[in-house]
Amino acid sequence: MARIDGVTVECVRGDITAQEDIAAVVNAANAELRPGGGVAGAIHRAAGPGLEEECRPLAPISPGEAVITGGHGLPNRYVIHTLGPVYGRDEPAAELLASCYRNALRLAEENGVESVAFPAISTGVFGYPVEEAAEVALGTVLEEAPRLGSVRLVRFVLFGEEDFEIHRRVLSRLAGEG
Ligand code: AR6
Repeated sequence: MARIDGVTVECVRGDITAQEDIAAVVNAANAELRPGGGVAGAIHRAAGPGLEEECRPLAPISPGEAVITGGHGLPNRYVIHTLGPVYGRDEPAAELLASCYRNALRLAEENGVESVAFPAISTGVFGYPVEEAAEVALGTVLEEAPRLGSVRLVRFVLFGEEDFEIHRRVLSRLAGEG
């Protein structure tokens, strides 16, 4: 856990669809904003068909972009959908991944959101090595933190134990250095 100018950045192990105390959860979406697998599949399953309907006119999106919808059946007010880069295909990968986090935080701010939960975007089907992705993700959030207004809590929700440990280690290294 780190605190930067009143913003808490934390890592937890868990399921992105079970973050009941969070106002906006972020979806590691596909360009078409369709259910798919991984995080997107879990989010659409938990939200119900109304989410896919709301998403349809907002698609397609490009790598690094983000859009916002309601939470539907999820315990969250909003879902922010962002498309991560496919590792080895969408370049520059680190900049596109950083844009995902920046654009998601911008939408959260525009909607007066106080708390945001991110999964490890691009590290599943899209093949981004976890430690490299964690450095970009946490580095971007720590860099943005002093500029945030409404957002007071940013939570990284990691599915696996190893991913959780990597994120925790990268966070303490980056926050310690900063
Ligand atoms: N909660 C938190 N993290 C999860 C969950 C969950 N319920 N399920 C998986 N993860 P991915 P991507 C982790 O593949 O790489 C989809 O099919 C997972 O272990 O969901 O950005 C879309 O339709 C991994 O560490 O996202 C797109 O086509 C991380 O979340 C494509 O995959 C991201 O895995 C997006 O690929």
